[in-house]
Amino acid sequence: MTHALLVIDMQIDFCPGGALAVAGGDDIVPGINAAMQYFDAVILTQDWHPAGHSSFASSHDAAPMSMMDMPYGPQVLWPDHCIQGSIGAQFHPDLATDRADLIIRKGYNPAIDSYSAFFENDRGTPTGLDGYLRTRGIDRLTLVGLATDYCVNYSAVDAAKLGFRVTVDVALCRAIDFDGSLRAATDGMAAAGVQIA
Ligand code: VGL
Ligand code: ZN
Repeated sequence: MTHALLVIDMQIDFCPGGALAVAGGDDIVPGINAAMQYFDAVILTQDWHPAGHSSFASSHDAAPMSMMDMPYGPQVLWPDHCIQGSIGAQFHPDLATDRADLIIRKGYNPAIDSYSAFFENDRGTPTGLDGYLRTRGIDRLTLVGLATDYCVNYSAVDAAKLGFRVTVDVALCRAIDFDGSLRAATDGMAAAGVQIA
C-alpha cells in the first residue's frame, strides 16, 4: 500500500491566539513533524477563505457560532478566519512544511464552505484531491490536525467513502467540541469505517 499523511489545517488561526483557536492546537505540531518521515507522501490542507466569506458570521450580521440555513444545508457561522493572504491563514511557524509534496487549499468558493479536503460543503463539488491521490497510487491515509470534529472528521469520512483505507490519529488532533460535535464526529467516523488510533 502507498500511505500518505494528510495534515489538516495546521494554521495560525486555529492555534491558541488565533481567530478560531482550538484548545491545544499548537501542542500537536512537534508530533506531526516527527510522524512525517514514516509516510510515502505528506499532504497539507490549508483553509483559505476570501474576505467576506459566506461562512463568516460577520457576513450576515449574526453571532459567531450561530447556525444558518444555506442552499446546501445548515452551516455554522464562524468568526472571520483563514482569510487569503493573512497571517492567520499561514501554517503554524514550526510546522515542517518543507516536507509537503502537496498543499491543497479549500474554502475559496465565496458561497460554499469546505470542511472536507475532498468536497465542498455542498457535498458534490470536488477539490481534486481524490484524483491526485489515485494518480499517485496512494490508497491509505492517516489524518492528523485541526479540528477533529470538523475538517478532520469530514475529510476522513469522505476518504473512507471514496474507498481509501483511513486512520485518524486522534493523539495528533485537537477538537473544537461545540454543542456535542466531537461525540457526533467520533460516532460518524466509526460508522464510516474510519480507524480511530
Ligand atoms: C475548520 C471551521 C471552519 C477546521 C475550518 O479546520 O476544522 N473549522 N473552518
Ligand atoms: Zn474555515
